Amino acid sequence: MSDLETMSSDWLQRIEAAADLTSLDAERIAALGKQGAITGLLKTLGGMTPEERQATGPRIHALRETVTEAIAARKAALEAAELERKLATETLDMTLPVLTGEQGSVHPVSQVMDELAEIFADLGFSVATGPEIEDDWRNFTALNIPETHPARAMHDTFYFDRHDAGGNRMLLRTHTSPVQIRTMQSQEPPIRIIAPGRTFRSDSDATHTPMFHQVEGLVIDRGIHMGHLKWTLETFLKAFFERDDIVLRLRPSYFPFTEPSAEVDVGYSIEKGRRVIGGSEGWMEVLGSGMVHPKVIEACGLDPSEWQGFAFGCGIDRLAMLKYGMDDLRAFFDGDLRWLKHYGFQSLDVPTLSGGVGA
Ligand code: 2NL
Repeated sequence: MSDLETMSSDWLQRIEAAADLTSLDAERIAALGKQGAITGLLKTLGGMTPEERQATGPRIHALRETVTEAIAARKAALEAAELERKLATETLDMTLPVLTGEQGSVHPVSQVMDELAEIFADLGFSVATGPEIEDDWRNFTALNIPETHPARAMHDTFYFDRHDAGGNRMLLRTHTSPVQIRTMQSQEPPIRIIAPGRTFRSDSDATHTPMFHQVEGLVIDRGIHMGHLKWTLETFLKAFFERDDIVLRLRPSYFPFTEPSAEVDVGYSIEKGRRVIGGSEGWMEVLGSGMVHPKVIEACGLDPSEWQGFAFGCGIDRLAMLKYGMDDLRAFFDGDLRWLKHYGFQSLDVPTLSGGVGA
């Protein structure tokens, strides 16, 4: 046997003897690596005469080929054996109970927001949103609440030190009205929107949280009057509380941004010792509303002799409490999963209005 043949059978033996992938790789490096034996042989070709190279070259290349193939074959065999071993020894215990983390659910405020969007969509309203950090012009001035007006103090506003480019003071919006102001500034009437969202006032007790949720509605068109306002609110409340015996009472009131203004009470009755909406055993105030003040329409760049409208506003948290019988407002923001489990909704629950508002 020539030297090269001896070398070949030596390497094939060593490769076959490699017991695992690590020792196989060590053999590969010893044979074919930068400093490897076969690599060394290939280097000697450079120092040979053309005749020697012609005679030996093909045999050294064939040796390298044989060894490379043997390593690949051994590698495949070792990997297959490893897989067999794993399949034979590893098991998956399907009887173990699934480890679940705490599971959340849809918050009643989100649920009510979805219901509102659904009900008002049926009446041709779209949902408008805007920033929670506003300027005092959109939050107050455009709404006919001048600098000295007590309503500014009434709102217990959270102010920032910053002013915007126009010199207006920045604040956390105290209502979602600035969203409606933005809509009137940027869209041509007719406008039919609701603006649900977070609002902020520096107020905290059993019935007030510094952050709360409000929905406001706005209609701007030609020839709009209180009749449209009353019908819309009645239709909305019937759909929301899912009762036909909803009775409204409009009481004259005052808001700087509406004229005339009306507080809207809804009749309730006592069922199993609890107050429920519907009937007229007593009255509960649920909404504020009115005809948009001409000065507000004008501030937004519209001509009040052409365009009129109505607007309303109410607390979403309060709507949720009334509909789902929850009694402490603060629990809404505690993040207590036990409370959410009791009052929350599954993510596949959908707003109740599959049949439309019946208008
Ligand atoms: C309440 C009363 C109200 C409005 C909100 C409004 C918005 C624009 C123009 C005119 Cl842009 N009005 N919103 C009107 C009447 C009442 O809310 O008690 N909210 C909790």
